[in-house]
Amino acid sequence: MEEEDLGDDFSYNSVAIQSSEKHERVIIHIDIDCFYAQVEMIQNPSLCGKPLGIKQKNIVVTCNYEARALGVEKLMSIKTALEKCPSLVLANGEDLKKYRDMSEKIYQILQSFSPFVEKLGLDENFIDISHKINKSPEIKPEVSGHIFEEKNSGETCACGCTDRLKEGSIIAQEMRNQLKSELGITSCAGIACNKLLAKLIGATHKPNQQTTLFSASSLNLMKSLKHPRNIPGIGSAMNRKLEVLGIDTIEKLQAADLFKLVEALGAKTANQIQQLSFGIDNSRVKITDRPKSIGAEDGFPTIKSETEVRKKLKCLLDRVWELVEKDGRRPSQVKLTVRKLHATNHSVREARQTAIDLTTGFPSNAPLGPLSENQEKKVITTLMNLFEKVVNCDESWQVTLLGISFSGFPSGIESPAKNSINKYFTCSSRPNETLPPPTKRGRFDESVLQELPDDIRQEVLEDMKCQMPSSSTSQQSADFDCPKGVDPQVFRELPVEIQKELLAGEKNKKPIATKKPNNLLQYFRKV
Ligand code: TTP
Ligand code: MG
Repeated sequence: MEEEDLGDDFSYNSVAIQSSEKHERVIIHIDIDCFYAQVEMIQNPSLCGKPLGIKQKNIVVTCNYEARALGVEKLMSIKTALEKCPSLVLANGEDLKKYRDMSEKIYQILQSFSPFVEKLGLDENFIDISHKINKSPEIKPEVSGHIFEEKNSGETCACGCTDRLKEGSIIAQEMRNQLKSELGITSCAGIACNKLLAKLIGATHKPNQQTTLFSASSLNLMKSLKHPRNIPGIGSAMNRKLEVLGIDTIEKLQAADLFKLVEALGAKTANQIQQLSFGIDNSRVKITDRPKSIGAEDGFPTIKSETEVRKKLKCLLDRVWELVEKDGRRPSQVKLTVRKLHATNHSVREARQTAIDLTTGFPSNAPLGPLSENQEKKVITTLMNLFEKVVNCDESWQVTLLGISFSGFPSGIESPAKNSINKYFTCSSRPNETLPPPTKRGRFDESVLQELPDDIRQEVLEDMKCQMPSSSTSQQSADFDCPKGVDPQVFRELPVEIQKELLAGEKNKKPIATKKPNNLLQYFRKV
């Protein structure tokens, strides 16, 4: 196809958009190599060195790099994979528990480097380390790992981001070394000034490598993607809309008339995707919060009796409760999901939810433990009652899936968000207990808030306000004005300006539900 003349619009858009770009941040994106396959190899070292595929149903969801070298690809059918590589060893990857556990351990390690960690799926994380960068290092840092377009890397940006990114690459290397030494897992990292670029650049050298993108090369990286579809966040629906507008290259998206884009996609999306096409992404690393529900489902050929249902639910409950226990929050709701098989052979899923009181037997300050026999009976009886609401047991019936999920977790002090910045500010519910002792890698330094760029700090504070618990059992000193749920001792140490903002936030506290989701960039916020 003949190249279209991009004309004057291109330079207009390009200059207008690029001039709005800031390189203040240092963002690392970490993606674990062949994640499920590595977890299997760590648990069973005899698999190391052999081509290994992880199967779910009849698909190889991932495979190790030995298998990739022999032609096996992610999401290949087992049949094709075995044709390509008859020596392929297959491991069943349908039970996600071990992958979730590893994912949590990875998250914990990354969080020890910075509180600003955002999980994207099970094996990817964004980490904002801007506050850790030494602003006036005595010795100029050297890059660790690859540099995108190394030949042009002598070009330094006037804002000083080149040195910041170099230092970021050293921290990324430390993170990856720690993941390897503590968990035995290898990963790839991308280091850039925003999330989009960090994710894209990290994928340029795989496996077990890292790449830094200096800001001067960001347009070239974007152009190298060629098709808008290769921009994370542009899915097939958006791609179709762009194609209708005749936009099938990144350059055409950059040059597109913004008014036409707005007409077709709405102002917000149009602006966002055009900015993304220039490698501009101002979305921040959003600290991953804890899940609103915890559950699991099990599918099977068919079950036709209540005794079998009860047995299945008991097994499922054991598994789910283990996750709830690990999470530590006490649920107040339980939901049962059932897939019924109708005579016509089509199946329908239905779910019912009810309140459940699991306070008896768990002293309120004690960590959540295993369910007692009585509690287990209570949950199973509740679930069986729900089952009878979904299935008419007087007639013949068949079910092919059962699921249990707990929700209705308390917010606030009783269960400080384990993975949130709030944990550094909330008090313990136990009287006389102070903040947890410093971790192996030292405690969170509250001054990081001050170090953040103004707009990001504002957003983090907004988040903290939204997550503030609404009631407190803590004792607060009478002569000291401190937001509810915040440890006065910690509060006192905060810069006055931040104290004021927290106090103001208390007064204007808005419920979380009023926050509007950002659809396009939701991709970067997936947990
Ligand atoms: P990926 O990061 O896409 O793949 P990967 O980690 O296996 O390999 P790579 O070295 O290229 O990063 O996905 C992470 C895990 O998610 C993967 O190990 C298996 C699982 N997965 C699915 O369950 N379904 C899918 O469609 C894909 C792509 C992955
Ligand atoms: Mg991966």
